[in-house]
Amino acid sequence: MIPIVTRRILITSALPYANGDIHFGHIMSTYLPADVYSRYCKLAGYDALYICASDEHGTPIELAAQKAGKDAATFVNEFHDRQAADFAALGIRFDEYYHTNSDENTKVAQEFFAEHKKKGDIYEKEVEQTFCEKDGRFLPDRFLRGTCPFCSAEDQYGDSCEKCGKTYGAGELLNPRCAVCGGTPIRKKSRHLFFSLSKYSQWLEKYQSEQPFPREVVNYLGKWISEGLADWDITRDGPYFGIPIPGEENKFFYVWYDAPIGYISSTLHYCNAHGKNFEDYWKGTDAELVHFIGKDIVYFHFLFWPAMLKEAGYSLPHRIPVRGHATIQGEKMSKSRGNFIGLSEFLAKYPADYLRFYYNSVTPNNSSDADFSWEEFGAKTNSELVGALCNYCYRVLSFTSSQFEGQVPVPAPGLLDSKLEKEFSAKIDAMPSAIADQLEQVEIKAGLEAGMAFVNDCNRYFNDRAPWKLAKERPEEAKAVMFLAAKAAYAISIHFQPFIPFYCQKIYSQLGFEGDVSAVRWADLSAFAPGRKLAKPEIVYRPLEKEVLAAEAAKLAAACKKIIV
Ligand code: B3M
Ligand code: ZN
Repeated sequence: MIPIVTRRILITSALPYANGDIHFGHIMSTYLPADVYSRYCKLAGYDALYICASDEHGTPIELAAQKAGKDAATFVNEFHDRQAADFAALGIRFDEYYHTNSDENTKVAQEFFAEHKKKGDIYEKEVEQTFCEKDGRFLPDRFLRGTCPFCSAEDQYGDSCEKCGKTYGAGELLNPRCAVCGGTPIRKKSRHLFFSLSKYSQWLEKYQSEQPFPREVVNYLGKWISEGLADWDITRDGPYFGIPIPGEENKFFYVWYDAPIGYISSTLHYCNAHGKNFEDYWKGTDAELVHFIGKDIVYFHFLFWPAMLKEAGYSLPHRIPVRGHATIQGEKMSKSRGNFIGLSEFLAKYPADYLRFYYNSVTPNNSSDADFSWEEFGAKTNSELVGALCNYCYRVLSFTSSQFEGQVPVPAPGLLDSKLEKEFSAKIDAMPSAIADQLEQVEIKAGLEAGMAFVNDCNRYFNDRAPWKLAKERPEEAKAVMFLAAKAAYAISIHFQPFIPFYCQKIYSQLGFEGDVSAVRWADLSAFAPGRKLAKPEIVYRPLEKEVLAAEAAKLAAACKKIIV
């Protein structure tokens, strides 16, 4: 017997910092595409895990906790729980949403370090940094304010000027001030540990050229590599909310050293709880590692991380899908601009599937930005999701209910053999692979487009065959048509799950099935037999009203104006 080889796929999303709530930028760039891909992989029967965690270490988090009057561990746990609730509300179905501030992460990070040290990847160097004597801490660039040495703009960060765009070293900043206490910092030396990234330039170039990585990103990083990569300072002096470096006093790993290791330690946590072997996912030769990230963090994921993994004896990333920023009404989204839409606030008013449908249909499979506008959101929801898809299913269900007492008709022999029925039947059979061909390549927008092309076929067939007329004139034909039409609705309930899971579950139940639709395997339509009894049809989603959309757009515009003025 030939053994059935199951693909093993480990899917991750960038870990959100545990000092803020989840917003559109997060979901569009990483959680939503990863969730679609993960749901698809599971429906396809692959051994797929979707792993994430909150990113809980580092100075910004520590200081935010201080400001909130909480100890850092309590502070991050609170945000972790809020984030987990937001993800669940949007239908982001992680197998594990864990913590980087965990025993597992400490253990794996320290093991990585030991391995890196053994391989000769770590060396020491003395660095001079800005230090606030009053706060007793070194100040990272974001915690230093001063005058730009190039254009004299005031109140700039320690590493770059927002006015003239130039970058500089913290020592060059004029009139430096501590952003915490406002005092004047001094320069102070400290011994730091570096990861020798520079020696991996050639190896990285070769590895990247062999992977199905986005070319635009590889070309961009190629420039960095050819200019020579700098070694990486992985040390932070205490006080620091992070993982202690073994053998060092009062030194911790820089948050970006332990954050990606969070992908591994969270898998470890999951596997321990579920009797699985985490090495199957991280060290097995057949496991595919897929990291979904936003374009701001390509440097870490395409350069540092593969080098870290390789030297520690782990598998390397197979794919790294990269998305751009979320813009709102064409503008970069930010709190200071006033055009910020929080996820929980949005989901309190609108169904999660509306937003999922929207972003899945407008986000390109590259690092260009994706825009949210109320107008476009209204148009997509009303004409495509509700108008074409939901309306089709509702018409089929309610017609079956009123004409056939809620029972899927049994087509008479030979009646499925006519030209139109054969054509439509073939479309139903071809639809699963039309979507799957795209999702296999992580082409989510194209996958949804393939699905919507099928929905249009369904509407066309239903309108052309007009079963309400046939029922009067040729009732046997009407039965055959309604059998196929209902089978198409069943196919929709299974194969649209990656995009709009809540809706699919409801339609699956209205079609008279019990249990979780995600247990059905991709392309398996065999459970749909003529004669099955449907549940009561109900309208699941309604169009958004014009006035509501206009009011939202006006509210957003007013909020922006208020802040700009
Ligand atoms: N916590 C979030 C960001 O920079 C950062 C990602 C970590 S992924 C290992 O967008
Ligand atoms: Zn200070």
